[in-house]
Amino acid sequence: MTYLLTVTSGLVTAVSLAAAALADEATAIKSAESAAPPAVAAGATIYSVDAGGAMTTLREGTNGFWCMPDYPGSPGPDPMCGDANSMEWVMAWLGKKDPPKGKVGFMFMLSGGSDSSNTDPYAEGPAEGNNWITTGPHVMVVNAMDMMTGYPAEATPDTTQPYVMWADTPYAHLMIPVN
Ligand SMILES: [Cu+2]
Repeated sequence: MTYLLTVTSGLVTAVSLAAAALADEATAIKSAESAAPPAVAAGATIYSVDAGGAMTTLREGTNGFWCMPDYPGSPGPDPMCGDANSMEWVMAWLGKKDPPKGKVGFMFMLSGGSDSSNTDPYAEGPAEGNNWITTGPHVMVVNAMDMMTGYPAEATPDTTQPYVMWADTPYAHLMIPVN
C-alpha cells in the first residue's frame, strides 16, 4: 500500500511538472509571438534561449520568420521576431563573429525593447557612463552599415525617433519606432 502511494504521488508530481513545463512553454510562445504582427508570428519558428545561451526549438514554423520570448534578465519586455538574415546576424553577435556580408536583415520588436546599453553590444547592465535603454514598439534593420549615416547614435538617444544602436561595432543596427 505504501509502495502504491509512493508510486501514485510520484506520478502526480511527474504529471504536474509536465503540466508546468507545458504552461511555461505556452507562456514563452505567447511572449515570442507578441513581437510581430499576428499573421507573421503565427507562422514563425519559436526558439527559447536559456541563461547559458543554448537555443531550443519550441515550435517549427512555415514562413521563414523566427521569434524569441522576453529575456527575463532585462527590466522590460523584449521579445523579438525576425527574418532568416536577421538570425544569422543574431548568431554572429552572440558568437562575437562578423555578420555575413550583404545579408541585410529585418526584425520586429512590437512589444518594445530593453537593452543594457546603446553603445556596448555585450554590456550586462548599467555601469558608469552606460545606461539601460528602453524603446517602445519598434522594428530594426540589421547588417546594413551604409544605412546608419546621419542617425543619432549616442548613449542616450531619443528612443521615440529612429536611432542607431551599437554604432561603430559590427552589430550597429537601426532602431525604428512604430508607435
Ligand atoms: Cu530592438
